This record gives sequence, structure tokens and C-alpha cells, in this order.
Amino acid sequence: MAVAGALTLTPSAAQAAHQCQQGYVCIYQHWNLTGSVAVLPELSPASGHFTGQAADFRNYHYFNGTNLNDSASSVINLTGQVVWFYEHGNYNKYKSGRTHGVSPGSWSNFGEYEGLLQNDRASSANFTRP
Ligand SMILES: [Ca+2]
Repeated sequence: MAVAGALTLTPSAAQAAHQCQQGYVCIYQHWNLTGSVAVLPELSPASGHFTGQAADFRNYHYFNGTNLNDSASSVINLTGQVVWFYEHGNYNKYKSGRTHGVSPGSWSNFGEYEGLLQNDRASSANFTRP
């Protein structure tokens, strides 16, 4: 009995937006800061492991285990500098590609603007204006 009720899943808790903390860049699997999140210490001054660059997103995963490369859809930047995302690894150094900058204290969806980095295409990020 009550089988139907037991099968009713409530996605709200699992899919609730991760609360990004001050001093961090938080990258989300889906638009509007939803889905699983990846927090890269190298891009987050508050982490204690800030280098200002992540050259290859294949080396990172969301909390749910999915690889970060070619899957990022939105980002919030709670650092004091513009963070730049690139279509290819090594900040498009070896291959021309699109970019998308996210201003301090703001958030953005990838792929909402023609000419900028598209959805599910980010492969590296840094704080150096391309
Ligand atoms: Ca995505």
C-alpha cells in the first residue's frame, strides 16, 4: 500500500541551488545556477589554493561526479575580479575560440549571447583578460 506515494520523488532538495560563498567562483551544470556545482579552488581566492587559472576543465568534476569539460551552463563570480571562460583548453592559446567574462559579484548563463561562449562549451578559465 501507499506505493504510488512512495514513488513520488521531491527534486527540490537535490536540485536546490548551491549557495556560493563570498570569495568563490561557482560553476553550474545547468542554466540559472541550477544542477550540480563545481567550485574550483584555483579560481577562488577564499579557498586558500587560488592560482587564478584552470587550464583544463577535464581535470575537474561537479559534486555529482560529472566531468566539468564542455558542460558548464552558468556561473556566479563572488570574487573581486572578472573571471574569463574559454571555449578551448589553455585559454584558447592554441586554438581560436569564444570567450565569456563574468563581472565581480554577478552571474551569467553561457550561450545567451551570439558571439560569446556557448552553452556546454567551456574548457578553461582564468582572470586574465583575453
Ligand atoms: Ca550544461
